Amino acid sequence: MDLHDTCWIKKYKEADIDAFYLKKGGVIAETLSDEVKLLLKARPAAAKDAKLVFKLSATAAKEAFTITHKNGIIRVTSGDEAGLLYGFYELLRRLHDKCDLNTRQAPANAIRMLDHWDNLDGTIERGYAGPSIFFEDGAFKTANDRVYDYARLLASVGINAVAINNVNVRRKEARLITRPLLDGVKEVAETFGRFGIKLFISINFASPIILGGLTTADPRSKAVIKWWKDTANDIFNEIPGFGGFVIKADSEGEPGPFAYGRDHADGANCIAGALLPHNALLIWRCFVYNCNQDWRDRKTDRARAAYDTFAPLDGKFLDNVALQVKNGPVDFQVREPASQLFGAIPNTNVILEFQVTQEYTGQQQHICYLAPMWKEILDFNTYSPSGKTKAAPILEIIGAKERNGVTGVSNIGSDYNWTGHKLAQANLYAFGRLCWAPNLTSEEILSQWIRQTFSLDVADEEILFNIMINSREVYEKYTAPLGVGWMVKPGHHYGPDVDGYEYDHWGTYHFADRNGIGVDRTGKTGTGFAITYFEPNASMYDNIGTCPDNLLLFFHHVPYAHILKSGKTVIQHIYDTHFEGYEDVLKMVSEWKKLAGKINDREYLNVLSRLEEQENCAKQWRDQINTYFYRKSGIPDENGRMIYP
Ligand code: GCV
Repeated sequence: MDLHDTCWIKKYKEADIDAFYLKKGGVIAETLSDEVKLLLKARPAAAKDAKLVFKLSATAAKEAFTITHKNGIIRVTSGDEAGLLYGFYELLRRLHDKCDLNTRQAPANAIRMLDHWDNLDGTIERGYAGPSIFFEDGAFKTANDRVYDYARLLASVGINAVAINNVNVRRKEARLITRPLLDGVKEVAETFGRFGIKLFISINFASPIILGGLTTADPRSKAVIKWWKDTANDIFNEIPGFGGFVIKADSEGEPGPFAYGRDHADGANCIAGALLPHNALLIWRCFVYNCNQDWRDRKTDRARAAYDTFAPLDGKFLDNVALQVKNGPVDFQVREPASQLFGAIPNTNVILEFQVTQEYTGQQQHICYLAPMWKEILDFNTYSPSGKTKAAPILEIIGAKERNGVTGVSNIGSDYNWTGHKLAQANLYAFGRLCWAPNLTSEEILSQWIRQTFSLDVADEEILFNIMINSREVYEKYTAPLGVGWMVKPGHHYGPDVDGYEYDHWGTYHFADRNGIGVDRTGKTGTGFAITYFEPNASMYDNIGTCPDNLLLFFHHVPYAHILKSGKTVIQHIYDTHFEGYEDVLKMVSEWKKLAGKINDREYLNVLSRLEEQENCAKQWRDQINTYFYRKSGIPDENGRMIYP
């Protein structure tokens, strides 16, 4: 099967792409391929006989492109081949959408990346779409067309960097930066390189010990500094276009500079120094917190941790270090405020990290279109005083520098349709589109994806659109309420378990008792997290009267009878949203059934079977949450619906 038949580039056939990608020279394709001609036939007569010309221009910017359509010639111009490739896909989108072809575009973000949490044995941490496309049984897969197909898929939405292995780097994976595994890295890097994508490897901070036989990984040790330099030189001799490293240090058991009494700037600069002569990047994750917290301790706050560790280090990192910051201060929950680190490290490169894989959002069993959530983060105004204007939205902060950008934890695996749940493809597509153009709306992106992926009539497209567009809100309704997060089964994180993490050491608590629920993160009585934001955000979150309802329990501990801005009490809101959320899922199922016979059976049944699971799971969530809070509070549902006692 052609894997492209399973996704949004199915309508663009091999010939178009292979005919031109990365061929040098001015005019890359003089004549139209059959596929493009076919697409053009759907257009008004004027475009029918157009010639297609791809042109590199020394004066044009790299990665940016211009498409002009004049006197029967469609001309795509860019400063480099990657830009031509992006222009080509944009042209196909426009032809397909039958809209004006003339456009001039440049990516909003310099780094547009995907991270894989793939292990050498082929498993994927938080992967929900089959085994790794890169690895199996401790080695790189051989005769592997999937990587080529994936590279093309990513190029079609403008991704230009990929890290292929898990940030939790075990001893075996640590060896990826040395031979013989480096040969496999080289091969994958070459395949990605043909599509303008740089390859990154996640490394282990203790590599000088694990691989180099040294007795220390102290970043100030001369031997350690030399080891990293020699290792980097070896890699770049082999793979000149290598992108660099990603590292998770001092986080969830991974080694890091704290063991040597050093800070994270020391740690990062030691390794980045080795990459600097090669103009390569060190991506240093900020997901650093105490994962051995005592649940009795109500002052330590995981939400503060990244900020407390990294804000004081602003400006102390080498130029080729980028700090990678998760979108929220805790961990990819369905509702969190934006991380307060954005805007707080203006003198440091920063990469925003989203989770495309649905660890906490239904694990590709539930429909959860994530673009609306990502848009909220991108549009969040940090009010950072370092911004050029009073408005300092995250999208401007990350778009401002050459070594800034966005990354996402990938949601793909070896499943025939890439993402396990067919509709989860929309998240990968949306992620790429938002990295390129964060001003696109969630609605525009979803419509594009639907049109490109399925062949439905307008009424059926609308059915699918309506199923998906509010699916994140639906998921939020039947899971943990009002921003408090978690309440998932520990370990795998699927399905409800209200107290699953309540007495654990991960720093993720809801503090529900018979009177109320929520985490007091205020300045006066709580952990002080709220006031680590810039004003006016700090006061807005700190003040119970102005804190948005949907984040109330993230910032405040309130009685169940507390009245929300909506006019409802917290307890009634919990009951209402959980009943509604489940009803919404039932509606999704009945709407999807209307598409029977309109979508091929395999795809139709793929989604239907998952919807059945979503329905069961949403019911569990509804009943467990409602019963839990009814038992705690003793307050009945105003509407007398069934809550199990
Ligand atoms: C790769 C969460 C996930 C972990 C993940 C970690 C991280 O805690 O549950 O699987 O580790 O985030 O982002 O490093």
